Amino acid sequence: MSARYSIFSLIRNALAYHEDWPAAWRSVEPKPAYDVVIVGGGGHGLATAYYLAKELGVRNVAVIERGWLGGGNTGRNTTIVRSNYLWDESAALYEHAMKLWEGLSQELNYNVMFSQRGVLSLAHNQHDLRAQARQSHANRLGGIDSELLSPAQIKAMVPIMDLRAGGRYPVLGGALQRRGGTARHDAVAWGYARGADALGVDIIQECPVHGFRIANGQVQGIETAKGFIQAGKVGLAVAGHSGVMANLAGFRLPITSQPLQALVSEPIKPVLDTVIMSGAVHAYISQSDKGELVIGAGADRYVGYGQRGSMQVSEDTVSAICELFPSFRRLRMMRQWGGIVDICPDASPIIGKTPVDGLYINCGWGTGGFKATPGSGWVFAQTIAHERPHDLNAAFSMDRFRTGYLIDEHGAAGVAH
Ligand code: FAD
Ligand code: PYC
Repeated sequence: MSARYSIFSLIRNALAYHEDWPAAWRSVEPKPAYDVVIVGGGGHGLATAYYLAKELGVRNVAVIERGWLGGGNTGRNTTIVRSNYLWDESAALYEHAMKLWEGLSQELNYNVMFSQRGVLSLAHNQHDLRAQARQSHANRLGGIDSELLSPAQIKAMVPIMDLRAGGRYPVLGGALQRRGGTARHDAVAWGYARGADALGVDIIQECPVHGFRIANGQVQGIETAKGFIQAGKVGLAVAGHSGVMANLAGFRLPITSQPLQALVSEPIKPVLDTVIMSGAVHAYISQSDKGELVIGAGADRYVGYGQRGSMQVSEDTVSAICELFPSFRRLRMMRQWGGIVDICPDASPIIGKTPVDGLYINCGWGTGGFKATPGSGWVFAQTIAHERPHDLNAAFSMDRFRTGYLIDEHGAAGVAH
């Protein structure tokens, strides 16, 4: 069991030249059988295992990750956290996640660096203004904080932004969620991993899942690079590879997998203390604690599994950012990468049962699932333990593509797709 982190353990370990810190989680070989196996060691999979063990007493659990923890979209995203979605079903789910974020560092005894610095979405035309007003009113009716700002208020808040934006993207207003912000992406994966491990969950890395053993419509376990692992319940949280996994289990998902990319500048002194998003120009930007500008772009318009994204998309995004922030033109970019996001036709996730008994799926978070990590793991754990969806995720079943009760969140998704 890992040691509790505190000022005292910090001092004790400083005196020992930081050579005695215990590993944050155990490195184990898989047991032959578990009650529940979670495939995917990103934030959603690890949070699911943590809440299964912590809230529901299900501790004979393994998380199986093909690479390293957080090496998928969890460690590749631009870490924007907010809960200002349009429809009641989504707003309730993301707000549940927001409330968990607000206590997460204490809950996990791990600093996930959740910083509620505000998320400001810009409006560049009359349509944006009207859509933002509709969404902001819906949020406030649902008890979620949201403010509509005038250009003068935005200028006062973000003085380095050029509201004329070269004449191409004039800023006519914006919607602000002050409780929104950012968190440290890999700390979220590591914090949940450490918490789950301390409760007895086995975390197995470098172990790709190749297939499923299914008999009479019921899952029996998974085939992995380390052999067969038996489990009566299997939860999939593999983001961009959800379609591949579903195919191996014999069913299809209504999703496309597309590259989404981000890039980071050289570090500079603090210039931006909030998160700026613009769905219309496909760009979002914040400044990390290290001083780097973290910039995100739109999704590539084709299906792909290359974790880089296309040049034309980054070029469009950087040119939009430079028109909004002319002083950033002189900055050099340090790193660029992509992640594969799984997008549903209504830009909302699927969390629930699959056509295979005992096999559950959590996918379709598209460009916006990081913010949902604690809430997603929490409801997925409830769904797996009780073998039925929790009220918060009941509307997010696969069945909605048959009944037509879609939850269209393209507008709130923040990234054009
Ligand atoms: P992942 O972190 O991708 O975890 C899935 C894991 O499954 C991976 O580690 C993978 O290796 C593993 N896996 C896959 N196949 C197998 C297999 N066969 N066997 C075993 N393991 C397997 N969301 C926001 O809310 N805010 C943002 O600002 C934001 N920005 C983004 C920017 C970019 C560039 C990208 C790519 C995404 C962004 N997102 C954002 C979306 C967000 O990152 C994802 O929705 C979220 O991180 C998904 O988490 P996850 O745990 O489901 O997936
Ligand atoms: O969903 O807020 C979001 C988001 C921002 C950037 C990518 N996704």
